[in-house]
Amino acid sequence: MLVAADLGPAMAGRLVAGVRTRAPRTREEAADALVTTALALMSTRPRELLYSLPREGEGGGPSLLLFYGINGAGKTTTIGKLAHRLKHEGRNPMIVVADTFRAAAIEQMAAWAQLSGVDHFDGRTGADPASVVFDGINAARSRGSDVVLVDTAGRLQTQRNLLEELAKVGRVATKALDGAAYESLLVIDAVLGLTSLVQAREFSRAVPVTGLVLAKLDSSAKGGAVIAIESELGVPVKLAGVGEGIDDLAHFEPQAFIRSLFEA
Ligand SMILES: Nc1nc2c(ncn2[C@@H]2O[C@H](COP(=O)(O)OP(=O)(O)OP(=O)(O)O)[C@@H](O)[C@H]2O)c(=O)[nH]1
Ligand SMILES: [Mg+2]
Repeated sequence: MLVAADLGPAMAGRLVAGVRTRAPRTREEAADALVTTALALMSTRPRELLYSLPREGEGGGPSLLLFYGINGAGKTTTIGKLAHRLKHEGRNPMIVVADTFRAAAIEQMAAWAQLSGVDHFDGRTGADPASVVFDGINAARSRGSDVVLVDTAGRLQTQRNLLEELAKVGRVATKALDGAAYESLLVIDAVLGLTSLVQAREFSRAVPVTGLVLAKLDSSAKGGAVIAIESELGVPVKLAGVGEGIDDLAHFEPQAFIRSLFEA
């Protein structure tokens, strides 16, 4: 069941070995042992997004969340949902559309922004995404936005030049934020199974990943690969996508998630 839930044979083997050492006598005890074993391998870092923590230092410019991942993973949809949630929480979010590559990307993100009445800053198609992010952060400052969500173009983990482009976006963001820390979020498509472990590995070589978004958890895929990813990268899943609608964004609950892996 663990292999079928996309944990991969290596991680499944480690978990089963962990359960055995706890010598459970009933199915319930085995389930508890599995949760304990898996939790011990997952990230111990906070699962809250950084914007909810107080900003250090003076000036207190906007918090930034940068989203990236492979094509179609669910970046734009996640940003649309999160912007809506932030607005609901009384924040003043702004979306920066740094996907200057795909046709209609700006329109797609703008449609989400309009749905929840959130401000957006768009790059021109073909513009350098890093300069769009720089200008976008400055626009957020002058408009008094407190959280900036950056949408980037989808890219494969094998596209070296596009990974370098992403690294540049990160460097420019650091500069525009006067060195303040920001969230660098890799969006993972649960449907893709264990291949996302390879993606996560390659993306993390190019940019410092601070968190994961697990999209499409409402599909039949269980998303178990994130256990291997958390274990290897040490970064936590901070958000889960559970549908295509504006409210379909959930907090990631590791215990419930682990139990769902061995539910039929
Ligand atoms: N069922 C389900 N579908 C989702 C979820 N998140 C995104 N999708 C769908 O996945 C598809 C791709 O989503 P996008 O948000 O456009 O993905 P993207 O990563 O921005 O794609 P590119 O910009 O083309 O790289 C869309 O049809 C979304 O509706 C989710 O949590 N559940
Ligand atoms: Mg997109």
